[in-house]
Amino acid sequence: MVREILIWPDPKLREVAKPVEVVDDEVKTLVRDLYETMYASNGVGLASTQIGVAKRVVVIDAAGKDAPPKPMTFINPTILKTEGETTYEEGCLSVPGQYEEVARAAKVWVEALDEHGTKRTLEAEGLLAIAVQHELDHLDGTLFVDRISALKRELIKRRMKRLKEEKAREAARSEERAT
Ligand code: QAP
Ligand code: CO
Repeated sequence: MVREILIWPDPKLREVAKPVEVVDDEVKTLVRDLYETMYASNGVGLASTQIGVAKRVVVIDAAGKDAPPKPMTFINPTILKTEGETTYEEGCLSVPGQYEEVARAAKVWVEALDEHGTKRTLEAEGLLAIAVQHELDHLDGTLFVDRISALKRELIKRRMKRLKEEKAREAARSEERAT
């Protein structure tokens, strides 16, 4: 099921997600919903926090547009080690239409459970390394806008508040039409 993605600022995006205790059917359904929601929005990654579920679950597909899909599930992920530094013009499904340069580690080693509950370690670089750091941030209530200047952040916040007002007006209008 495609779920609604929360738009920043939203207090739910600030919640620190709780570890998953067992990878049961409920978690598997959550993983499926995350993929459906991410692919429906042409995203590279999506964290549970972004659909209002405070569980440490992330999905990423950093394969290019023309490459076959490469879904990757991260349950209770931890970054074991980082190396180097890089910057990338990041976006976020919770901050639609906004992109800013963010500094991150160039390479990360991550440990996580997959959707079968199997522990895996992954060595990531390039876009995947950035996506992993961006999505893990979400699980701790941090967004890329927290890693840019306060001035840029406030500007983006104002745009997002306007976008949400516009969406609310549109929803009210379509509600009117339906009655
Ligand atoms: C995080 O971001 C990320 O503004 C995932 O209008 C960022 O999937 C991973 C998106 C940078 C790697 C590098 C954003 C879609 C998707 C938008 C996303 C938009 C439509 C963002
Ligand atoms: Co994001």
